[in-house]
Formats: sequence, structure tokens, C-alpha cells
Amino acid sequence: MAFFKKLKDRLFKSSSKIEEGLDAIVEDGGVEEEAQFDAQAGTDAAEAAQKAAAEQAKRDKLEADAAAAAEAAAQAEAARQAEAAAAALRRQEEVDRAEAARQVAEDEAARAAAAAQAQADADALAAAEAARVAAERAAAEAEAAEAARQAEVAARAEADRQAAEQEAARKAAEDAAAQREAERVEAAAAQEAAKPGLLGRLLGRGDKKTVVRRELDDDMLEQLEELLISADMGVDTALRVTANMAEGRFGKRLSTAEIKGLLADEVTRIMEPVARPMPLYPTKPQVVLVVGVNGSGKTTTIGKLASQFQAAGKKVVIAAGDTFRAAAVEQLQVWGARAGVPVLTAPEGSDPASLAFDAMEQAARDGADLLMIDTAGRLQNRADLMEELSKIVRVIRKKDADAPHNTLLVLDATTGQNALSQVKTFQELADVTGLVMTKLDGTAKGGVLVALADKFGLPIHAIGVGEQIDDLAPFDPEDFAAALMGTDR
Ligand SMILES: Nc1nc2c(ncn2[C@@H]2O[C@H](COP(=O)(O)OP(=O)(O)O)[C@@H](O)[C@H]2O)c(=O)[nH]1
Ligand SMILES: [Mg+2]
Repeated sequence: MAFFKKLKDRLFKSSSKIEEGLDAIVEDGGVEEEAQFDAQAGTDAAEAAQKAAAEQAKRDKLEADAAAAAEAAAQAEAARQAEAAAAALRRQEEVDRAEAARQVAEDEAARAAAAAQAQADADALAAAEAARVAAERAAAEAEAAEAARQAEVAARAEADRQAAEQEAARKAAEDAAAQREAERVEAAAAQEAAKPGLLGRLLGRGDKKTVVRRELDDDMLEQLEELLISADMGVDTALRVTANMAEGRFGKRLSTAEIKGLLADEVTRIMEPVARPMPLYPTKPQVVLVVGVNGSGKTTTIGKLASQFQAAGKKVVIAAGDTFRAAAVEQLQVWGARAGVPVLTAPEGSDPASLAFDAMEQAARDGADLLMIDTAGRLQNRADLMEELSKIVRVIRKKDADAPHNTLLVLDATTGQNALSQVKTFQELADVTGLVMTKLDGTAKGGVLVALADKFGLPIHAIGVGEQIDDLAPFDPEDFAAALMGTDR
């Protein structure tokens, strides 16, 4: 994972040409859709969650509104019923009270009449008068009691009405607060959902509420082919990759993230069989001949490899076989010193084959595990170069009939499709057993490595991602495909 981070940061100058081009292709004729969760574009899950939150807030608000309305209706109904009950009670009490007064008056009158009867005639008038007075007083008393009761009922009703009013006001205030909160939540959710959309667009990533999808048709397929070709994948490989990716998907709508994932899968499938580290044999010394055009990175790669093998406990010897330039020898000596590995040199312009022979003897004497032989890469005169390489091979075979055990062809990723013709040429000059591709940090393309794997099937041992001693990495197809397509890992 640490390496992937480095690869992602360094490879293709941090952003591959393919990654940038894909967005443009999908947006050309693509339609913005509500983001739906899909396993390929993990970011869509966040979008869906945001959308769900906004919808939930909306639902919650509707529910709160409905509840508030129901509450208000229930309250009004309760108030109405209470009022009706109070009125009925008042009416009944009035009736009861009148009846009671009448009864009292009657009783009183009867008693007065009886008294009058008993006292005979004498008091008859007085008694009748007294009875009248008593009846009048009773009626007045009853009337006063009724007035007091009525006043009390009225006061109670007024108090109830005021309490109901206060409760209604409190409830209304509560409802308003609930409504404001619901609106705030909804607005926040909407804002939250809108924010990453804008950012997502700027970054060209999928973190948006909507996702652009384009229906896969011939036009789009052609654009994808062109994009892959422009990233040095070569026509044949680009056609194969896009055709495989499109199989069974015509007419389907695809997002950039989905296309990246599908293309990365295709690239991984092509690269997996060739991703193999340089094989190590028990033979001592194992002879590694390093070939490639001038400037491809042979000397640098030898330095990096020697350092790695040395660190892994192998005893390494280097032969500075590029005797054509004095600077090349000095450069290798610097690398040898960095890696802590002895470097055998010969005078400028001397025969590299005789240096190789001496190096075989010394490596055997030292009990070295590995002898790495640097070579010149002057392709200007192919016949000379071929003669030089075959002479080296002839000479070292006098010491070991199976040598060289590995012939590494070093290729420069920034030369693009040219790397394909270099493989053809060097396969004619030498028996190439594996590839190292350098300078993948120096290009935004890198598709040529896919084309190489697809066309030649030669093992890819390592990739160079910088000029420092630890800038040589084993080749990991999944990491490479992810970095090439811009998918996240
Ligand atoms: N950025 C980058 N530069 C590299 C890489 N490998 C080699 N170089 C540079 O490429 C140039 C040529 O490398 P050299 O090893 O001399 O190539 P040679 O002529 O094949 O031996 C040098 O300046 C190296 O520093 C790499 O992986 N990344
Ligand atoms: Mg060199």
C-alpha cells in the first residue's frame, strides 16, 4: 500500500492522461443522474446517504406538520366539547335550582298554613302574612344563592377559557419552533448534499449528489479507444481492452468511476501473467546482461538492482561494459559505491567482451552470487552493437555455457510506442528474458507497458519511478492499473 501511494504520487506525474480524458468522454453526451449506490463507485454511497438524510428530514417535517394540525384540531374539539358540557350543566343547574326554590316555598307555605290552622282564627291574618314574608324571604335567599353560584360558574368558565387560550398559544409557539427546526435540518441536509457536488466537479471525482452517466455506444467506444491510444497503449491493445470492457454492456449507462474500474480490471488481466520478479538461480555467479538504447536507464537500473540484491544478502559484482564513454564508467562507479558493490572497469574504448571475461573470473573468485554486466546501447550502428553483444555472450559462455542467465532489456517509458520497436530490435540482437521499464514518473501516459505485455508477453520485472537508489519497484499489475486509470485503492 505504501508503494501504491508512491506510485500514485509519482506515476504519470500524479495524474494519468487517461484519468483526465475519461471525465470529458462521459460528460460528452452523458446525463446527470441521481446518484445511486453502486459497488464500483464507493463515493456514491455517501451521496445516497446524504439524499436519504434530506428525504428523512422532509418526511419528519411533514409528519411534524400533520401531528401539529391533528393536535390543534383535537384541542379545538376538546374546547368545544368542554364548552358544551359547561353550558348543559349550567342549564340543568338552573332548572334544579328553580325546582328547589319552588319546593322550599311550597313546604314553607304548607307549614305556615298548618300553623295558621292550629292557631285558629286569631292569628290568621298575621300567620298568613308571616307565611307570605317567609315565602318571600326564602325566594330572595334562593335567588341570592343562585346569583352567587352563577357568578362562580362564570368565573370558572372564564378561567378555563383563559387557560385554554394560554395552552393554545404555547402549542402554537412549540409548533412554530418545530417547523423552524425541521426547515433548518432540511436546509442543512440540502447544503451538505450540494457542497461536495461542487467540489466533486472541481476535482473530477464522484463525490456528488448526482453522477454523470453515458450510454455505451459505438461513439463512446471509439472515444475510449482514442483515449487509450493517446496514452501510448497502441491501436491493437486499445481495441482489445475497450472491446473486452464493452462486452455485454452496450446500451448500459456508465459513470466515469465505473468505466475506470472496468478498464483497470482489463489492464490488470493483461498485466498479471507478465508481472514476475527477476528469477534467481543457485548458479554462481548468476550472470545478468543488461541491454537497451542509450539513455534508457541501464546504468541507473543496475545501481538500483545491485543495491536491492546486496540488501537481500546477495554478493554482487558489476562490470562496467559500456567502455565507449568514460562518463558512463564513472557513473557506474558512483552507483557501485552507493550500493556498496565492487565495480570492474576497463579503459575507455577497450573491448567490453574482454572486461566481461575478466569479470566472470573475478566474480567466481569472490564467490559472488550475481554478476551484472552493463553494456553500451548505440543503436546508430546496429551491426556493431549486435557484434559487440554477441561477442560478450560468446566470451562469458566460455566460463558458463548457460550464461547469461538473464538478459534484461531496459526501456524508457517516455519514448512511448518506440519502446515496442526497441523490444523487436533487441530480441534480434540478444535473447531478451525480461523487461524493466524506467521513468514511469516522467510521463502522463504509461500505456505502452500494457501494449508490451499484450504483444510480447515478456516478464516485467520492475519499474523505475525516480532517479534515487530506492526508486525501483517490483511490478504490481493491480497498483499499476489503478494508477493508470485513476481508480482509488
Ligand atoms: N525520472 C527518472 N529518471 C530516470 C529513471 N531511470 C533513469 N533515469 C535517468 O535517466 C537518465 C539516463 O539514465 P542512465 O542510467 O544513464 O541510462 P543508460 O544510458 O541506459 O545507462 C539519467 O539521468 C537517469 O537519472 C527513472 O526511473 N526515473
Ligand atoms: Mg549507461
